[in-house]
Amino acid sequence: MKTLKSNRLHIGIFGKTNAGKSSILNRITNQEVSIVSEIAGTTTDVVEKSMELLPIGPVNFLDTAGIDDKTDLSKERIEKTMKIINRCDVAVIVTESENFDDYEKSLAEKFDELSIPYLIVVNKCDDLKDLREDKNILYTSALYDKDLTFRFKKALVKILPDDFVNSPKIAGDLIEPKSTVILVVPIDKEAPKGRIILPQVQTIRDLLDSECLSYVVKETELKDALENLKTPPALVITDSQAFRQVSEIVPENIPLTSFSILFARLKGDLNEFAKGAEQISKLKDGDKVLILESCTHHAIEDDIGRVKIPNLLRKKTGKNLVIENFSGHDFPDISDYKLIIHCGACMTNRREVLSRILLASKKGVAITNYGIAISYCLGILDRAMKIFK
Ligand SMILES: Nc1nc2c(ncn2[C@@H]2O[C@H](COP(=O)(O)OP(=O)(O)OP(=O)(O)O)[C@@H](O)[C@H]2O)c(=O)[nH]1
Ligand code: SF4
Ligand SMILES: [Mg+2]
Repeated sequence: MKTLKSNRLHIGIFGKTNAGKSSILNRITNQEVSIVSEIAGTTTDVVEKSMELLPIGPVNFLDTAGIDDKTDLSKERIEKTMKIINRCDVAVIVTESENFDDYEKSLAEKFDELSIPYLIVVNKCDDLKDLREDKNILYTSALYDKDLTFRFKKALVKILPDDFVNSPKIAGDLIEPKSTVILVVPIDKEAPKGRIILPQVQTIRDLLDSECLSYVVKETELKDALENLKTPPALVITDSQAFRQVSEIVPENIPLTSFSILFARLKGDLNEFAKGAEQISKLKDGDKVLILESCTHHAIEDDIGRVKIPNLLRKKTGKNLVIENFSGHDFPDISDYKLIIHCGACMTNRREVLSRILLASKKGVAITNYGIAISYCLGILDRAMKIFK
């Protein structure tokens, strides 16, 4: 699915002329997006760049024209830059010194006033001594800091607005309001007595908020449900366990996905997790797999990380794998692992999962999550992902 520009996270880059705004942008995008030169005032108009910034998702960078306190820059130029502030979800102030003067101070005040989170990038720390991150301040050198992109993303994840990180939509943004959605909820011996599990309840609530028409059935009534509808549903959502059976009943032209895939998107980065799952087929004898759980609380899903997923992995790969478990908020040393499988993160926030995805990608270790790994092992991932493309 193509992301509309308005749905992208807009990141404005501000600061004085020559601070290195365009140089920072070019490093992060790994492209010559903006012209860089020693002449103050090189960027004269806003330069926009849309991209996928892993693991944050689709973003739109806005590189602004620098403001100079020494020369008399045209009023029009200042106005243009200031107007960009209103389009930002997040701002970056690039400066050559941590001691702000009036211009940077006025920017920071403006961001505070508008509740725009901001990151201060102290650039040109060329001696690379003490390249630290201090709350929302990142010390770097656009010319010499080899780790700049990773460090920038890590600092950015920390300040992202909560409503962006914890996107409130589960399925409602995938379909038009007033659409019909069929939810398939198997009531087998694993289903709790007298109630429906939380992710299913949350999905129903999300669809109600999105003005959709939800039709909740067991897999045994699915065929009748489809026949009863005057127009085909816009989406069918099923429990992963019933996916095979459901996919045989639901015609190919009707989008079909699973609750766990919707929650993988809500609690992580779906594309990265799908990419990570492909690593399962590449695993060899003796490879180490880390099952990473965010908490030590297992009341709901007893054995999923210790029995169910290890069994599925061994069955799918036929390999002799070394599968280890780690629980908690810390991040263990991951260098030896070929794959990380993260839990559903129901007790933690997406920000923590995004930071872990970022760390895994820096170390070159594939990462996926429970729902996606299970879907992959069951051979249902491709069809279940179509709705997101
Ligand atoms: N030594 C050093 N020079 C840098 C660094 N980052 C950028 N520069 C240089 O600083 C100059 C200005 O960089 P730009 O990226 O064009 O700065 P800008 O903030 O976009 O400037 P305007 O577009 O004029 O507002 C260029 O000569 C860059 O090569 C750095 O980390 N260290
Ligand atoms: S899925 Fe939820 S309960 Fe299970 S380990 Fe992760 S955060 Fe804890
Ligand atoms: Mg510039």
